[in-house]
Amino acid sequence: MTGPVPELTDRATACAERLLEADGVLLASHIDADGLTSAAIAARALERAGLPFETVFEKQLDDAAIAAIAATDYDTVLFTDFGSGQLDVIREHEDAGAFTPVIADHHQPATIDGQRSSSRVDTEYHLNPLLFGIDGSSELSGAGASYVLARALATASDADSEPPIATDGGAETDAADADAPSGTRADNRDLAALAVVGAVGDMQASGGELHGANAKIVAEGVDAGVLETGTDLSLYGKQTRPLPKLLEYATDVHIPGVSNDEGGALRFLDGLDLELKRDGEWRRWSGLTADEKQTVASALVRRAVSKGVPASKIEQLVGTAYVLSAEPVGTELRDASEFSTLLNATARYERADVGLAVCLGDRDGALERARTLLRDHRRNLSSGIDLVTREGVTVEEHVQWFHAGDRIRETIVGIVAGMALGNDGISRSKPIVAFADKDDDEVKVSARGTHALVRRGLDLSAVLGEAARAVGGDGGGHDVAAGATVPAGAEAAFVERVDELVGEQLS
Ligand SMILES: [Mn+2]
Repeated sequence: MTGPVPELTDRATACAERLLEADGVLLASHIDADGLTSAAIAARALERAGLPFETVFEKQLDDAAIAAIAATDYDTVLFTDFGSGQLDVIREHEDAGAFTPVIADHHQPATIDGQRSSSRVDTEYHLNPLLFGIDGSSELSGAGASYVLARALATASDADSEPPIATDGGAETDAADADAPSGTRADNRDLAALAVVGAVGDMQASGGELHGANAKIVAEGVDAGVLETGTDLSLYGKQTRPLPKLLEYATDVHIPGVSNDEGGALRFLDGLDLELKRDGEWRRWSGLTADEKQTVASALVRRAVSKGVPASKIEQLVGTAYVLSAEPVGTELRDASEFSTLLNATARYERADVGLAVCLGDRDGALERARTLLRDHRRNLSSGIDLVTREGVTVEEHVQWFHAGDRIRETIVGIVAGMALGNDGISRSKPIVAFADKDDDEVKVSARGTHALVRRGLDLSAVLGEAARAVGGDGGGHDVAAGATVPAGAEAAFVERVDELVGEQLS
């Protein structure tokens, strides 16, 4: 039988069969929205396959983290949303007999001497779209790779086991799992919703929708009844934000007199023939009728046109919404983008346990804790952006930068930098590089560019990797957003190298 992504079926099956041979599995996953959904998908699949497992999370799978994993009693380790980039180190432990790795990842695999051009290290149970000609940055996320594995695991464990014998007329059910739509639980297709949250969280919905292998997973989710898709306003917060805030905070497409303009957003809504409040509360987009949505969307487009917003930007106001059908209307869990934001908030404050619990269906304690983390996170972001805008950036020939010291947490300094781009005195024509203290010896670096700069040749992943290694650190990431860690005191030399490399790319 073929899985959701046919190119990956054989490898996914081999990985699944290897997992089924294990007495127990250590599941190790990355801490971010994609990593948390990866872990939740894998956890559900292992549980349903009857495999005992334990879960650990790492922000970075460095040598020490891998050594700690090797030191456990587990002979089988499932890495999700990381592992490929650390294959050189993982292989050493595998060769030493510490454990057999099974990897479901979408990041660039490690190479023998750290150079991209040289030959790859590999291992037998390595499921990564990049090995099969599928783009790991836009077509399949870590959660997507985990989903492909989960589907294979269902098939393999089915083939493996005798059909359950119903002793008194009823099939056996798993109480912990009773909320999964029946019929889709057996083949793990209900987990497609989490895979979509992971892909959206990894910014793979470029151009407003998911494509490639991701689109195949979406189709399975729709089929399984856990997902709905539709064309909708592509603003963030359709489920939970009061209407005026939805419009005010939507700044991806800047609409003069509405975006970033509290009074303007209110006046805009007042000018429409619309019931704005119900029972004294602002209504939300998710509660509007189709006609009411049309009224607001058309007025928004008319406003954008009249203010001279380019057509290519106006198109971005509309995109594909991914709705998790089983979640209540008006909660962040119903919208893939809001769900992933909630998960990222738990991850940034090192509460992977909370994020995982939410993914696994904990709707009481964990959901409330996640919401509190998100509220605090938003407060931290806005004070960070205020700080950068107030103090300004240092402008070099090709990049601009600031050093937050310990005044912005290193886990959010990259988002702050990205959000500050375009503010007063912070031009969108140059990438921004942000420093924040990690500890006494190390400084975290985050860099953000724009898609326009990427189209001109910018690749911040390559820049940060090379510049960091030149000063005794390391880094990587994506073309439009990347990170690095450098020794404290090396910032000036690092910025100089970054400036040169960006200059070369954009020339
Ligand atoms: Mn990922």
